[in-house]
Amino acid sequence: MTKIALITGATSGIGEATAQLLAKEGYNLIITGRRTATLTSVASKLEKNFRIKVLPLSFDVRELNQVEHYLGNLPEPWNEIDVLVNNAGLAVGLSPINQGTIDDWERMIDTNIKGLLYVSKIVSNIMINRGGGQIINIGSIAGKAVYPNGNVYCASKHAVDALSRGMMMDLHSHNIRVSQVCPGAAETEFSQVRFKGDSEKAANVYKGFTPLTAKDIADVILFIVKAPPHVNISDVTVMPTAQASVSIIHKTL
Ligand code: NDP
Ligand code: 8X3
Repeated sequence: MTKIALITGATSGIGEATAQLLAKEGYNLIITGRRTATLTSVASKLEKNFRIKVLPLSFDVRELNQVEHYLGNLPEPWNEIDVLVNNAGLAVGLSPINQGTIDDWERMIDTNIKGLLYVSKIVSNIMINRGGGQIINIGSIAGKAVYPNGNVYCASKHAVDALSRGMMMDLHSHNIRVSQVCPGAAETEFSQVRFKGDSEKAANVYKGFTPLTAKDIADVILFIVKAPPHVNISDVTVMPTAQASVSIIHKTL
């Protein structure tokens, strides 16, 4: 039977690249994101290029009632989810704690922590009822260390780190593999979002070195998905060669 993967945040970046690779692998996909037109367009291209079935569900992971509405009532066979990639996430702002914007903090906490939790609760119960599954959380090197002005984003990704380990403990007896992938700097829409559309600031982040691409991370996710059923690759950190830690990047500028 064709396997089904649910990828949150597939309208761009790592989520979209992961959708491409899993589609190529023959998975039918449930993809999500708030930008309905972009999501629909990604879905149509995947169906056309890879001859798979795609269910695009446009909702905001921060809204529990939306998550429950869309994921709590999946029609057959879409409720037979084999793989969940908890990817939807963002950084907003980069300021010292005393100058932080409360709304930015709430967007990060609500998306990166609460959104992941809302989705995981529903999908892990689906997997328990099916007798197994695989959950891959997209953390970050910002979940392993902290950098100046990264305060709340780093805290939200530290929460993903803790949750990934906790979820593994809670779910391994149900034959559910839980993994975390922690990328370093990857050039996606991430910095555009962080700097609220300031393209110059966003481009500067990746100047003078070769960052990761979304596909680099998707390749790792695919490797994890393809591991034999008895193998759980629980935690992977992926850095650009030019990056040695969360705040040490060798730039040739
Ligand atoms: P992008 O901005 O390119 O993609 C983010 C995705 O998340 C989009 O599809 C966006 O969809 C979705 N998303 C954001 N907020 C919500 C929401 N409230 N509800 C539903 N979907 C949402 O960035 P990346 O691909 O880089 O980010 C993917 C993940 O990787 C994030 O968790 C990020 O923290 C993590 N990461 C990124 C790194 C990087 O350097 N790029 C490094 C380490 C981790 P839409 O806007 O349509 O809702
Ligand atoms: C994204 C990587 O270093 O910008 O999670 O926080 S970083």
